[in-house]
Amino acid sequence: MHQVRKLMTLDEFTIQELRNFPKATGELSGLLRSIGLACKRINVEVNRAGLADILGAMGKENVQGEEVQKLDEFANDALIDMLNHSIYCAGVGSEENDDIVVFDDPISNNSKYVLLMDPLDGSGNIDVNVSIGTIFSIYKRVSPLGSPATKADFLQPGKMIVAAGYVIYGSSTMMVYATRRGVNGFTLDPSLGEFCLSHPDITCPPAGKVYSANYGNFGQYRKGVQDYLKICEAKTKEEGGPYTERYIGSMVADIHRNLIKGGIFMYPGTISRPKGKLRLMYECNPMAFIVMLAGGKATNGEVDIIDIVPEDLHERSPMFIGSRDMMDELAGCLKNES
Ligand code: P6P
Repeated sequence: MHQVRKLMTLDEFTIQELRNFPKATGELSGLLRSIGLACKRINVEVNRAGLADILGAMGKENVQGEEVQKLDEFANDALIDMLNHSIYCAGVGSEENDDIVVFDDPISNNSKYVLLMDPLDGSGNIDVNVSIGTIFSIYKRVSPLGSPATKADFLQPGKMIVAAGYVIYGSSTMMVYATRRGVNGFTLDPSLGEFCLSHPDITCPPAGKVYSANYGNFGQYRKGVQDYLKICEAKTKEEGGPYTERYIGSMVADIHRNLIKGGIFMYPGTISRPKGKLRLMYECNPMAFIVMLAGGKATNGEVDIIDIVPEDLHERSPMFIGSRDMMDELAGCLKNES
């Protein structure tokens, strides 16, 4: 008898988690369901971006005279609209918005979570069909329930994250979601229109063979980074599974590959950009939370990313993230740089 493998949907997974964790109120699960629905809507638009290009250059009017919204603006609006109408989120901090978006209504003001997000990271790659991603992290509010969310709710170090995840819009669309109970991957089944558990209990291999960096900036990297990259380069010549350099230019795609197969990704500071390019709150913290819970490491070259106390919503940070043993070797180079 042909057994149809019953895949657990994201909703079924969150309900199972609720059953296993009776004290849970279901708010976090509800928030995740809202995020998942918004990302399914984003997925539809990302997958038809080329058509939109045919119909009209992104961000301008199409042949029907309709305004074609830039995809990162669409993604931002889709997520904010969904969260504003959920009953689980008091407000959002987005890479696309200068300031926090507070959902100042009685129900939202009583929600205990706020969300930080990069609605569509790597959106510059859309025009050439390279994988891109939505990144989010969820924090418990520090301001009193019943009142509107405040900036302090959002300016918390990454170690205060309750849950974080990303959706990668690639050869398939997949959500990776992490809580302190583990990291799990859900692949979107287009025939069902549901994210289904495809990668339970993801762990980051302690070592890998892939290193990711933008070599165009090599001359601007600190000496310890250059020394480590030279070690990686030497290992590309080793017998028995040499290292290889891979850099997609879309952080979610690079880090996702390394999370699954092992590897290290870095966006170091440079002479022209000492803090690097990546945003601490929207990109570095959520990815660090996920990779660390999977057994990897993530630092700014000196301290764990999630220990950095943020001063500004949009501050940037150098980021080194990936397999434990590779991160330790890098740390040795940084410590001994003269
Ligand atoms: P560069 C995309 O714009 C992004 O923010 C990350 O997703 C990616 O890793 C990085 O920038 C690439 O930046 O300077 O190497 O092109």
